[in-house]
Amino acid sequence: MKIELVFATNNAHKLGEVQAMVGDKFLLQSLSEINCHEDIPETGVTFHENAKQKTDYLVKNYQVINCFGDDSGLLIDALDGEPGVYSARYSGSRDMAANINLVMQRMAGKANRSARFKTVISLYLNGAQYFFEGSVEGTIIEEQRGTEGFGYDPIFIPLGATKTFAEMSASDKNAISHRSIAIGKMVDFLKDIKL
Ligand code: ITT
Repeated sequence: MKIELVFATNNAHKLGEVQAMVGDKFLLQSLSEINCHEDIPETGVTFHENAKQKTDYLVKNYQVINCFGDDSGLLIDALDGEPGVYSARYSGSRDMAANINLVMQRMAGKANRSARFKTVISLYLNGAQYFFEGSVEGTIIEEQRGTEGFGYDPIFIPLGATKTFAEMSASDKNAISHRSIAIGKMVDFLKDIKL
């Protein structure tokens, strides 16, 4: 039997990535499938708080029992961890071209280009809450490369690679990404759970 979980995301790219990662043992329900069409508030100052907020919202307002949500972002050392939890709206809006431009502007002339993507997942299962984390180290480049993926993928080269995430196929990104590490931990945990 498939494990049914609501995935608390409005990001269609993320949903596609995660469905590919969890495989066909899981049936992921999107927010629109449970008739949730609003923007779930993300007002925390940590990834944990925001991931928790997304799932708490569904449990409280939609009586969902089994669900998960992730909060992710890019942390750049030379920018003291920015954009961090503000990754989705770094420039003040969700416009990714503007967000990337702001990062590139603030990174101009910086010698230290090291950064990481981080994901924190909050999972609710029959009333109990669990967290899973994943991160991937890498470098911010000076130009944008590639058209795959989403978000800051065109300016991030993971450690040991020569391509940006946006130049990789979905399966190559998914093999090493922050989100796939965190999702892998959750899938491993769910392996032995009877729902
Ligand atoms: P939901 O909250 O609805 O899931 P979101 O796009 O707001 O979707 P997050 O809050 O988790 O997602 O992530 C914040 C931003 O971080 C996201 O909009 C991207 O710009 C960036 N980001 C997250 N994961 C990424 C990835 O795998 N590749 C590139 N950028 C990513």
